[in-house]
Amino acid sequence: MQSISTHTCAVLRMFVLGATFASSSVCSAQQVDYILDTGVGSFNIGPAGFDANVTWINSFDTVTGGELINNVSVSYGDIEDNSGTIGSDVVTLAILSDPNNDHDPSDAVLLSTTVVQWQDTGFGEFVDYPIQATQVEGVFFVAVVMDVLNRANPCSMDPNSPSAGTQSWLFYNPEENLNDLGSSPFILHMSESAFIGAWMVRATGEPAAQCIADITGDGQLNFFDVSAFLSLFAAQDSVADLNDDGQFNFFDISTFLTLFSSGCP
Ligand SMILES: [Ca+2]
Ligand SMILES: [Ca+2]
Ligand SMILES: [Ca+2]
Repeated sequence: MQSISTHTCAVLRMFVLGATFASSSVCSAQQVDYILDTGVGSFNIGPAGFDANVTWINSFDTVTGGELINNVSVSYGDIEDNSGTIGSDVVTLAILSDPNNDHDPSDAVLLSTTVVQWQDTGFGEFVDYPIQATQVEGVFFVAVVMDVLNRANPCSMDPNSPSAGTQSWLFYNPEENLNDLGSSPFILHMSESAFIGAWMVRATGEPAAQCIADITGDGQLNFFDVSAFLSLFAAQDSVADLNDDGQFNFFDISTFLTLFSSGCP
């Protein structure tokens, strides 16, 4: 389940005719919340029989307008073992891509990591962590990684998630293994485990920065963009109708030149 909160996203094209040029902040109020849980975690999981580096992962489908992941929220269980020894409170939050978009992270490619600190939350209480903004597409993964003592249970789960564990995974490793999760000695797909549910791990995304004048989409503004625009304009392609009025005329060219000269974010 993914909820989208879309506030008014003013259309750039409305601004160009009025000669007031919109910046990318026009759409900054929009964000997408990536959530599998129902808000209530009711059991916590961790290694039994050994200490382990534990990676718990939820997968999500990228939603348009939420391609730039900028926040991860986690609800935790405890980091204390049965004898009261407190384990490490260092947490690595990671965003990974899924090359084949099948929600199985054994082939995941690491995109970014942000090191944060575990906090003592109650069931269903989340800690919000701003992370290094990371652009995603298709299926992506949000991972939480900790060194965990035998019989500490930091991974909080919602057994009532509609995803029924299909988008949640658990890995035990001797040490952090985000670059090769498929080689982990212990891999559990939660839908096929005794603990069916989704991790209490969420993310928030905002729209990736748009650069309209970069017609070729290579992140650079140069002659090829001018050439591509003029070709589209000559072909009356809707992409070249920059003020979105269905006409191809001076205003579109003027708009393009102004966007081009103001550069990309
Ligand atoms: Ca995969
Ligand atoms: Ca370009
Ligand atoms: Ca036009």
